[in-house]
Amino acid sequence: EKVNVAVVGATGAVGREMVSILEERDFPFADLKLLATERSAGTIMNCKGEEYEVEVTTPESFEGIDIALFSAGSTASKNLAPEAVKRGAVVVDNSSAYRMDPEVPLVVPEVNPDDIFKNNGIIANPNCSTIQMVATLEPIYKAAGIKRIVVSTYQAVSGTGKDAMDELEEQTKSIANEEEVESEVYPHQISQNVLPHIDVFFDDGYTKEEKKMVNETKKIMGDDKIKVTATAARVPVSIGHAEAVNIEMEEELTADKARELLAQAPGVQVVDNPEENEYPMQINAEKTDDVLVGRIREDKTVDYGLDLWIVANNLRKGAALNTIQIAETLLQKS
Ligand code: A2P
Ligand code: 11C
Repeated sequence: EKVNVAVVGATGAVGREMVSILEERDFPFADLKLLATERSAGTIMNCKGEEYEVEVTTPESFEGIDIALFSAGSTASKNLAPEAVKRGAVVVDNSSAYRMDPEVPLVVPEVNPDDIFKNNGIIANPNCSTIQMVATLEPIYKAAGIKRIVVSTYQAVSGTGKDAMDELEEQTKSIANEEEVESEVYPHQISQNVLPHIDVFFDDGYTKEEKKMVNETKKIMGDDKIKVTATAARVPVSIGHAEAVNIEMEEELTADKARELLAQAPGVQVVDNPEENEYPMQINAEKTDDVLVGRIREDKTVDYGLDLWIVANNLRKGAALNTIQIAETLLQKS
């Protein structure tokens, strides 16, 4: 059975990936509506051999829509997702607007697919840095339990959006040409630099991005007791987030056993051959939908510890792909 699909934020960094993935996965839509603001209304985009004209998003845009994929920021989701639900659509929302709402499931299909069906019209897609971490840790959690996670991230500028991707490129050109560097998206130059700062700071010194990793991990894994602490940094990379993850487990799990479990985990690919200089890198993650994991080793400073290096394409598994996998799961059971 075919459904009518809307993509809100279709012209953005994530929205464009959504449109490509709908085509690549031959998503069974009858009608497709590409929505954004007046800034890009009239833009022509292609999907499955057809041309679509981008329209301004209004509440009426959702008449007749069955599934609305949102990636236009929190404000747009807060204002427009209820309008879509009111008109009978199920919303899969990639913003942070509803993630921690107890009425809204927060889903990574490899971890908690059943939560999809507990929705009241809105299903939230987690933050990119959370998705790749929990997709990888789930098989380890099932096998040995996890007490504590310490994560440091190295996140691409595309997490901020297309303006930040342009800024990195412009700054890199300016530096090469020995011209003045201009920063508008970030408070400091990002080319040739690393910013230990993603999203806003709270009074306790953590950033919102770091808190998302803490709170979303507990909700998706369904375990409030897991302790999580995070440091999130922005690196001058266009696409792909990397994470150094240290975990303390309830029981022993050797690095070899972890590699074996992860090799069988859906959506995860082990790239762990240091002798051949093989480990996950952003330049490889950009081209795959899998989450890449490597540098798996035992941390002997605690009873049962592991260190891992996890990399994924933040626009695909971290955003557009996970959103569409949620929509596909919805369709399979309805
Ligand atoms: P537009 O192209 O018209 O500005 P990014 O995250 O890469 O910056 O992209 C944001 C996406 O969300 C763009 O497609 C942008 O459209 C869209 N967008 C921003 N605000 C709204 C809104 N209020 N309603 C619908 N789409 C929006
Ligand atoms: C970043 N993680 O890399 C952010 C982007 O909550 O959906 C995604 C923000 C969000 O900047």
